[in-house]
Amino acid sequence: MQIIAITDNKYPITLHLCCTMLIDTLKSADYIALEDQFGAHNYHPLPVVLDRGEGIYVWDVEGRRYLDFLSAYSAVNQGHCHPVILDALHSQSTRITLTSRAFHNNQLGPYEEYITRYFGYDRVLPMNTGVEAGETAIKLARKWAYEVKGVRDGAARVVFARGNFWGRTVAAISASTDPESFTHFGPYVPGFFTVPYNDLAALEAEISNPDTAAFMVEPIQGEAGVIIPDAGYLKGVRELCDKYNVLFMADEVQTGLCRTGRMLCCDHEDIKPDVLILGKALGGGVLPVSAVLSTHEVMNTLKPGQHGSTFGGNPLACAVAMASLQVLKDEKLAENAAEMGELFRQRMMAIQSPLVKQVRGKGLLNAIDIVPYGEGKTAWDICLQLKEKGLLAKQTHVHTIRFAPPLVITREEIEEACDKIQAVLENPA
Ligand code: IF1
Repeated sequence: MQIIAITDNKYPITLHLCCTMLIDTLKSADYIALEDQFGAHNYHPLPVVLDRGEGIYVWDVEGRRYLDFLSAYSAVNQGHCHPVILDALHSQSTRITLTSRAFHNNQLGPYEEYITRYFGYDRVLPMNTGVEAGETAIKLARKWAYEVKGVRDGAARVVFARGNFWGRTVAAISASTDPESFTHFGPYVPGFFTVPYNDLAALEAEISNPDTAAFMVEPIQGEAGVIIPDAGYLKGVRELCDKYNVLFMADEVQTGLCRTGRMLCCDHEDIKPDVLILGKALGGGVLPVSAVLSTHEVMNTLKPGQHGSTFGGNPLACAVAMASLQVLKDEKLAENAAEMGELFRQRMMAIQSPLVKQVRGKGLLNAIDIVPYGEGKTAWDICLQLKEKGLLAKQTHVHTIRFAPPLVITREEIEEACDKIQAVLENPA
């Protein structure tokens, strides 16, 4: 359906009014058609059009309610439209929202003190998206390698785990081992190397190279399909990075902020990375907010004018991030994620279905590998059936469904969700 608004240029407002009025009458198919006609086709979303969210629930334009079991890939850990976070957003938005870093503002300093004390680091560099934080971490690591470790200029090596995913920029896809991510986007950023995930011997062989600046790794690989390393892996990474004077950079954009049942996924092994990368739920599901935290030694390699961002550290983001972090602690969301995650996995492992190949996860970051069934039906088909049952989840790498609800979910709501998942898996269409 094409929308052609007849408007007189004298009153452009009428076009807006016209569209607004029209929007109220559009149906899901109309919205999808607009995206199909006017948007880039860089996604293949489930056929659902959402227009409201509250807590763990979202509603589509026809008013149907769904349990959100994706949480915008762990960016909505506190639940949709959390009142405390919205209050911080609203009150700051009426004062000042963006100053740039050309001037100081009265939210940045308090935020920097708050978040560095919150996680126990010396300094923070505020950015916006997770991938910007990853890029920032790599620039810091290279600068530190040249100016502190003494690596020859231009020779710094940054190591990643195979199966990594940390965003869509040219640097991020240069580190990727997934052809979907990097094909036809070359030439790639040099100085990046990969080792198998969860393999300490391979890691030591690589980072023993004296030109190594850093090892950047997810404590659990999210996009790869919730890949959990052996117990002791992270501790081993910490020890090897100490041994070879290599920065251990933990990408906790997806696993951090209570998602896996601890404030940080690294906390499960009581280890502390040299560089901590945060994003997603740091913005409380209302704004893109990311951050890199580290030591004086690493952070002080950056001098004025050597890195930055138009929006990084803006007063609105600072106010929202402080509220987002406070909610995690006040509502004990790590504890809830741990308890509800245990219940979820117990229910999933009790499902009697030949489609279930494996259930795995930590806290409320879980995944089920689905065996193809019928005439080539896969996890996508299960997600479509879950949608019809009122639960939204998304497959990754064809055969895996990730289940990651907001961390505010209650026992009753977990049971409600598991009933829906069990019904589909035990009687797939
Ligand atoms: C999309 C995936 C998840 C991340 C980790 C950094 C970033 C991400 C561990 C970059 C972002 C997002 C990207 C988003 C969907 C989602 C995703 F499916 F793409 F891979 F979560 F698994 N580190 N992940 O997971 O953060 O720049 O996006 O803020 O591209 O559709 P970002």
